[in-house]
Amino acid sequence: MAANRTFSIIKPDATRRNLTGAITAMLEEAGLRVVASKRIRMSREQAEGFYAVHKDRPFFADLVAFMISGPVVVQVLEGENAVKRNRDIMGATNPENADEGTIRKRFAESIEANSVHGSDSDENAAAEIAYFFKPEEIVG
Ligand code: RTP
Ligand code: MG
Repeated sequence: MAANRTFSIIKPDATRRNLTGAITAMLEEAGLRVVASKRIRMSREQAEGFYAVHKDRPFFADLVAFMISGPVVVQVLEGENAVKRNRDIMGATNPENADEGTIRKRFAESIEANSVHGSDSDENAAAEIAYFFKPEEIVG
């Protein structure tokens, strides 16, 4: 079960442009099911903790500031090969390199304001899901 779940964030650039539904529709059309979802304003501490793996990267401070600049929608997605399926429909981090038909190609504004986050491994998916959701908030 855990291997078939991933964690997604619809980022502030996308919620600001009212793209929550359009992005969720693309995730659903890619074969993913939203089994948990909530719109939140991340605290600085939450964002710094979430991106702790990037804390020594030059873009860390900007990234945290961006992620707390507006609401985000955190979601748990379920489906076969959920992590890869989600990464495929998201497209490359930099929208200039993203394939046609991907969320980032269609909607991302920049390498930072790139509309969505998706876990990059089953292990990270489990940790990221637990960071934002209690087990009873996830209804498969
Ligand atoms: P994500 O974690 O959000 O799904 O994206 P990703 O794996 O494609 O990218 P990652 O390397 O994990 O970077 C996390 C987020 O940091 C921002 N970023 N900014 N200014 C820059 O050079 C830069 N590089 C990355 C992006 O918002 C990226 O999604
Ligand atoms: Mg990443």
